[in-house]
Amino acid sequence: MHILVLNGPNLNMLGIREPEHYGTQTLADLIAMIEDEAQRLGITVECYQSNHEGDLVDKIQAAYGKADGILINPAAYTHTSVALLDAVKAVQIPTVEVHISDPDTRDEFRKISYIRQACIATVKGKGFAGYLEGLRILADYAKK
Ligand code: CA2
Repeated sequence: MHILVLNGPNLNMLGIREPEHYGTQTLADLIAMIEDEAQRLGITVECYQSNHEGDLVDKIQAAYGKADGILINPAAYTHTSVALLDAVKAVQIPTVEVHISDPDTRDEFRKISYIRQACIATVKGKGFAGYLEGLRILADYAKK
């Protein structure tokens, strides 16, 4: 089983600023945690971060026929991107939306998630542990 893990804009800045929302650990720390959990679950992962919407769309399209699941933190594109929603709908790969913070308890504009309607689950407000929960959700879903 193979999972594509996508991180959107500014998540390469993790650990550098805004620790009150995103903690003090870095993207490299997050990827190491995901890879450890993947090994424990006996699955493979590819982790990819981009600040560019089209790159993320390309990555989702390239997963067609290759990945069994997508775990995505679209970051700010959560609240703006019909393109990411359409890409997930197009490839029909089971997808879990993950957020480090809980966007529903923050600014009004963060309460909208376009991608959510194409996702099998959303995990939010659990810090980096939310990514590990998302991986487990996808692994269990693929077994059914
Ligand atoms: O809580 C999340 O995971 C978010 O997806 C993070 C996005 C935000 O736009 C969403 O509403 C919720 C922002 C990611 C920016 O990450 C930074 C990390 C360190 C310093 C500055 C920004």
